[in-house]
Amino acid sequence: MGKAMEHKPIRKVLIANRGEIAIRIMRTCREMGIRTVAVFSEADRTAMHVRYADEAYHIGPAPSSESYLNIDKIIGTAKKSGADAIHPGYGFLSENATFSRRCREEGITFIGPSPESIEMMGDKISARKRMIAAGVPVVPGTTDRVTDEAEAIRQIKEIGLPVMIKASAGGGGRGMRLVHKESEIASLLRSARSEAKTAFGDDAVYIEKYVDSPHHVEFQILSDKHGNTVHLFERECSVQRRHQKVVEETPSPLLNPEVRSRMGECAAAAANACNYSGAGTIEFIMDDQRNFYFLEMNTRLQVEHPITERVVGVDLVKEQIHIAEGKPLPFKQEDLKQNGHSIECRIIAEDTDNNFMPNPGTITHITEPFGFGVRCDSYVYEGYTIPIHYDSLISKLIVWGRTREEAIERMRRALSEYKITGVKTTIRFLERIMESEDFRSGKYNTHFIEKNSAFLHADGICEKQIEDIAMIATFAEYYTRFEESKITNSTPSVKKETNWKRQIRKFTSRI
Ligand code: MV4
Repeated sequence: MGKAMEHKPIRKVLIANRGEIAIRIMRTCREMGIRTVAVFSEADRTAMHVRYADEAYHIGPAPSSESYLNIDKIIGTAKKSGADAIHPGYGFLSENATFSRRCREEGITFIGPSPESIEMMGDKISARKRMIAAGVPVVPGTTDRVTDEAEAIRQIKEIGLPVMIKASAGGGGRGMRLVHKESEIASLLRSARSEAKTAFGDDAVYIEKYVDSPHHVEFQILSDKHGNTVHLFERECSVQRRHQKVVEETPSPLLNPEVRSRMGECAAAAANACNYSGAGTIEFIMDDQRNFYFLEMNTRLQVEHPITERVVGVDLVKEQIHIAEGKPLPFKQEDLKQNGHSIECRIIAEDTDNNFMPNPGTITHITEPFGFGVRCDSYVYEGYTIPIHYDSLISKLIVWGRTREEAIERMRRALSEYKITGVKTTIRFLERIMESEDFRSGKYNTHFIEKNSAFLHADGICEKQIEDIAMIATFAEYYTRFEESKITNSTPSVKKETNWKRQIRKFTSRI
């Protein structure tokens, strides 16, 4: 039995993160009887994750480069607190191969994949090569880096315009160039390479055929350290803006059972091709004809993981911990089924009417939605000030329904209950998405927000306002008749007129 096969129980976990995901992870730890250690920056002294944890340690000033990204500080705190494992959450150090390696060297269990897997998938050119070898479809394009301009032109002529030039060290939309015309190739190749060099310290780029109006469909996978991999089906993530997802749902309205099972097999093959262990996500792009291509792998737990948890009925953090302990997966592929439909909305502190500018500040009032089929993964409280130093995600609202229609109606109900004052949020914008014809029909792709921008931003009248207006109209009608019935030999007095207006105001004070 090799070292990886050893069973190493986890008794205490340091969560190297903040916000809703830190609390999400701690909740599962508490259910499993595992003690939790929070770390916090200067800006997070009053943060909820600090209150929730069994113990908490200050790790540095507000900037994440000096706190949540400080590997030495976090390893040192793990040792000081006696934590035997670290969960990195998403963002920060979650896809940092150096950090995963440091944990291994220090004898701390990293709840995530090996540094080798992270490196393999972090380099998009090497990932593409592995996927081709594993029989996973990739977008037609180059298999090696492209440096020479003449070579680029020759390759692009073979692939056919339009194409995308992408940074090998990139991902998530950074360092990409769309090329429409042959005359643009030289300058776009140059600018892509110099941007990649600046952003990632690596100017390697590759070229792919451009897939027009694609869907973003990703598959959740779990791999244990005994060579078992399962997929937990897909998430449709095409409702996004500037590579930031806004709404996610599962099942995808676009898939059918045949394509779903082929994609799931490819996702599992992709994970096995890099000797993966832990929870991971295989990102595909898909055209309207349901041709799908591997794009990249995210070697971490993702923001939108709860919709998979809800429909498949698996606690992904619990499985991550069991895998890290060396336990075999407790289920086989055929044990996993999709049950009903789940949607997640990201509640973000930003001004949707002002180019989605972050809008941190103090929450003066908050009422969160509850009820059947509603989950709200949050970390804020009344009086809490959202710091300016980190991303502005307030919470994730996740609903379940037996059908997609029921899930949409439940999401509308939950959003209507959600009240936040003090900071501007995406709640109203999300309500508009739930009301839009393109979303409701399930016929949308990555251009959805752009295409429906006018509708989503229109200060449209919502149902609640219609109710109120109907009430005012009825009231006015009643009063008119009431007054008319009295106009026999006298005109209404000024006093009565004032009273009428006051009553209307009282009636309508809530809008
Ligand atoms: C593409 C593409 C079209 N063709 N690659 C954007 C994020 C990064 N993961 C890859 N991205 C894309 N790659 C080819 N060959 C279109 C996108 C893309 C996109 C992909 C998924 C979700 C949203 C997107 C929005 C714009 C562009």
